[in-house]
Amino acid sequence: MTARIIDGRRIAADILREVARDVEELKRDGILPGLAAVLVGDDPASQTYVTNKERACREVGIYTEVHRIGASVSQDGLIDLIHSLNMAARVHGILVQLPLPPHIREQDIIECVRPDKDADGFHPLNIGHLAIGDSQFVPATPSGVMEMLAREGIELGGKHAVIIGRSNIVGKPIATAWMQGNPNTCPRVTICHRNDPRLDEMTRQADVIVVAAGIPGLIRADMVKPGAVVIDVGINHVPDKENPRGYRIVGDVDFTAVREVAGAITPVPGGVGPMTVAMLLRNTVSAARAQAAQA
Ligand code: NAD
Ligand code: L34
Repeated sequence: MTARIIDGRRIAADILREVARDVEELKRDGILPGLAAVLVGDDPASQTYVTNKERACREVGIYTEVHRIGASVSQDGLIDLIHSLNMAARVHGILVQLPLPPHIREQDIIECVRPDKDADGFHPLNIGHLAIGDSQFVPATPSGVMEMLAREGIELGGKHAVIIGRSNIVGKPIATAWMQGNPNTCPRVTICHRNDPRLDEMTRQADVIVVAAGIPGLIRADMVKPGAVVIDVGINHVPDKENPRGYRIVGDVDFTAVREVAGAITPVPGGVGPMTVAMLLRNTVSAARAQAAQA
């Protein structure tokens, strides 16, 4: 069997068209949705991701401002900036691109963002809402994964999803959303981490594999049940002299081999990455709508 390729770029473009319509509607009501992104330091991957977010905002008509700050900024300096964005009426969504430099306590920064402007959904209050089932902001990558499965018509009720990686931004919130969601439409969840002694045994039982480990080639063809759905969240840079950037991007899945076994698979690039951007923008619009209703 050769897997169906799930085209994240196409699905993200569909979502961005919907977001653009929502933005138009808000503008008719006199509301211009705004997103502030904070980028600390000069990590090339983070720069690319923030640029992609900025470009997408422009495409759909969301006001955007990017605060590019040197890596030597103090924790207090960064907190002051976030407080000013919390207060700014033009800003409905705030995003602090991770990772932050090692001298800054990431969790302190996340907790400074006003929960109703937390377009990333990383604030503990929003994580708590997600866990009990009344979330306003679902983190962008997890909601992107769920949205892409839904739009591909992949039913999850009665299925077994194995999630590899348990970070706060991917593995844990996907597992959380599925654990508390409607049992008729959400899968049973298993979550694996770096010291899992039988990763292959677990993945072979999966109807759906979601992998976010950051290890190229971690998922081999012999680890996948024939017909399973494979969602590759991993983004890894491997040196490549042929590529003008000096590297190319691969996921955590041995794509060429696994696509011969799986039923459906996401590519990297062009899979989950563009979905992350689209879902952030959707969260920004819902933040703007909620804040306008409060005003
Ligand atoms: P992380 O880097 O913080 O942690 C990695 C997780 O993987 C940990 O929970 C660890 O226990 C687990 N892990 C590592 N090696 C493993 C192994 N051999 N077997 C099983 N589990 C293992 O996680 P993150 O921030 O979620 O990032 C993971 C990957 O996803 C990275 O490549 C990152 O670039 C990518 N990512 C992509 C998107 C996107 O939008 N496409 C979004 C976020 C992260
Ligand atoms: N605060 N930090 C915060 N929020 C996030 O949601 C993120 N993430 C992850 C890293 N740190 C974060 C992102 O934005 C990863 N991530 C992200 C965003 C966009 C893309 C990938 C990851 C993306 O656009 N990927 C393209 C290729 C990009 C390239 O050419 O390098 C793709 O097709 O996969």
